[in-house]
Amino acid sequence: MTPTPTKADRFSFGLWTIGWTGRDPFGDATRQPLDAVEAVHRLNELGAYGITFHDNDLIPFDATTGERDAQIARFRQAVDETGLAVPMITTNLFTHPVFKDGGFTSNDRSVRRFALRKVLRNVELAAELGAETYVVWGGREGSEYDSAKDVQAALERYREAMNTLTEFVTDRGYPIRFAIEPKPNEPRGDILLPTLGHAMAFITELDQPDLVGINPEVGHEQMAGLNYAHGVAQALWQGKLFHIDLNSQRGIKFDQDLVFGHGDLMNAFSLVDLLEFGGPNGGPSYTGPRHFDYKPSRTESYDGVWDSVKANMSMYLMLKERATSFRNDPEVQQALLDAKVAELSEPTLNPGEGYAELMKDASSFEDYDADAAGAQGYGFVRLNQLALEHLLGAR
Ligand code: GLO
Ligand code: NI
Ligand code: NI
Ligand code: NI
Repeated sequence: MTPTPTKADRFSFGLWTIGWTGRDPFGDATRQPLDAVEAVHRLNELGAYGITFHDNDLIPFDATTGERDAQIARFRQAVDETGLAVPMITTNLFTHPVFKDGGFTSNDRSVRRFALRKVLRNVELAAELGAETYVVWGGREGSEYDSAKDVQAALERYREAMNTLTEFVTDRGYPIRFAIEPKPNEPRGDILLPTLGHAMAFITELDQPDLVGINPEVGHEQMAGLNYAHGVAQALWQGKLFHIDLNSQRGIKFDQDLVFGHGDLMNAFSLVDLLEFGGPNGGPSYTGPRHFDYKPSRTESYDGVWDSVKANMSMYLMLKERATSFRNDPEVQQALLDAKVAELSEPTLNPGEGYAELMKDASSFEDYDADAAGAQGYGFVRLNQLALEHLLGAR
């Protein structure tokens, strides 16, 4: 029996995920387009709580104002009928040829002005629909050729754009925060702000850094060979985990966007354990939407698409159940003690102690038996084996 999702689980899906028709660089679409209203109803029936979208997932790039309004009205009616939330909205600054050298950081200034206007218009829509997060994925912000892009100037323009956006929401009084989504490459050879670490460093240079966080995606960090759960932990520690893109990836290759847990399952387990039990007093560390940004494989018909929607939510809930069983096992609790995992939360210095007192403490250095400390075993392998036994259902 797999667990049944409810709205309390806060699962959300991008309209572009289930709506992906399977077109890739080598092949045509394998599925017919999906209507946004049907997407809303299906997600609701399957137990999701929210839907997210890029402007052009819903509204064609060249729609007239009348067509735009009509499409928004249809969508609004569907979300009102179902009670589905729209927690996040984003902008497509990558499909149209005008963005082939980027949006906020195109070498062509007129393209940059157009990109900014496109985002401002869509932030107004986000406010109307009650979205609290606005994701900024700069997939075309980058280059293939080092000589063709002045990276310092590009970062300056990126900053100018982000500062303009935060000024806009502040002036309008919109309760919206921005989340930058890092990715190392694809579609550009190299994308600016390639990892969550680069993005968080960039945010410290902005006018209103409190209004900007990150939306890290599992596969994107793994495409850079990084440990996603570690990266998310740092984002949490810095108060920057504003949103999350869940999916899967198998190694350093093209962006696979597999169902959550279908790639690196152990890292997915660690992530769910972190999100659900890595917060204060062993509670959740993140309470925002559990957002899936994946692609139903192009081998699938629409039956397979709906199966993959269920699979994402089910993977998350099964991993949550496995992490609960791991945390509650007395043997695991003993192994965690033996491994001194909680000891890392104790400050290294005594209360009121500074470097001067530390330098006078002979037990910490002159009399310290480094060889004995060096000879101890931490028991990390046993702890990891216990985690795997829970993950595999052997415990
Ligand atoms: C592509 C990204 C993309 C973003 C989306 C949200 O690899 O994951 O799907 O998540 O544009 O802004
Ligand atoms: Ni992605
Ligand atoms: Ni991806
Ligand atoms: Ni994404």
